[in-house]
Amino acid sequence: MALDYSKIFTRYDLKVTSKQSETKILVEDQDLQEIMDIVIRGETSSMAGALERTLNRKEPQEIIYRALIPAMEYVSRLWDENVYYLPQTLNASDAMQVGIEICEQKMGGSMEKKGLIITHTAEGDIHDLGQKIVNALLRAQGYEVLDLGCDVPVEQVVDAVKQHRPVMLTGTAGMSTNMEAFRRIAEKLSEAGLEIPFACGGGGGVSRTYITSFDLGVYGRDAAEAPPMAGDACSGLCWKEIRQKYNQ
Ligand code: B12
Repeated sequence: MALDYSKIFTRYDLKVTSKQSETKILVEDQDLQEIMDIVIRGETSSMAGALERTLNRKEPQEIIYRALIPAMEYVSRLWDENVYYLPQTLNASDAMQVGIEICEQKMGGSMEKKGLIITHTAEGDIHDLGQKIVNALLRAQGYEVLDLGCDVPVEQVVDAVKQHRPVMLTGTAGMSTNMEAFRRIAEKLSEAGLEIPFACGGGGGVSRTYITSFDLGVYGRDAAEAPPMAGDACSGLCWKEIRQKYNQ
């Protein structure tokens, strides 16, 4: 007799009940709603199939902006309301991560590389979904991206900039306690005479006021700002001019 392993291996403590993840209708579009539900319920294994169907009808950017990001905003609300705890939130972010990767592959990117951008998530911080979206959008616009990953020590970021000389550096942080790493990186880069724009964004306490309180810092509210900022850096605008343009 064939055993049904799916029931044996189900972690019922982590399983999101339909009541917990009741999303009502968040968007009218059924395809996008399906992707949102997959993120909200953390059903990572269903993501590839659902996206395969949806990517025949929709652009990857639309899926990121109208399904993946709003779904994570909804998860954030469930977290804030103590409906979701770490396991459910982690499952949701895993599902979103798979979604971003598939959309990124679909977006491709032009053959001609426009310039090198180094991206990272702050020392001590593993909230890297924003960084992954930044990577995907930059690559789709033809920028070469060196992804240093998450929880990257300050010294490692500075060394990477010294070694690879990118046109721009980006930083993402989810926790206010970690964003101080951005200031330390900026100070070390200035000391070394590497005055490149350092575009920083994220949740928690990462704010325009904080990021523009130190030299090189340019605040990014939305990942979609990363490609035009990179474009300006490639055109020769310095960090002060880029800050003035985006952080007025
Ligand atoms: C998902 C999540 C997690 C996941 C992270 C998974 C992952 N791979 O990222 C998991 C479950 C692992 C997690 C763990 C923890 N988390 Co958490 N988490 C969240 C949650 C619910 C959503 C964050 C998220 O991914 N948002 C979606 C992404 C897309 O948004 P984003 O990163 O901000 O990026 C957007 C913009 O900021 C911008 N952007 C970002 N970077 C850049 C860069 C550039 C250049 C530009 C232009 C734009 C840009 O573009 C993006 C949109 O387009 C938030 C709640 C919230 N309200 O934010 C808490 C939250 C961030 N977590 C929090 C905490 C406290 C923790 C834990 C300490 C919990 C614990 N007790 O263990 C751990 C810490 C782990 C660590 N050391 O980092 C707190 C932080 C509080 C604070 N103010 O410091 C929050 C705010 C929840 C809360 N209200 O308490 N978490």
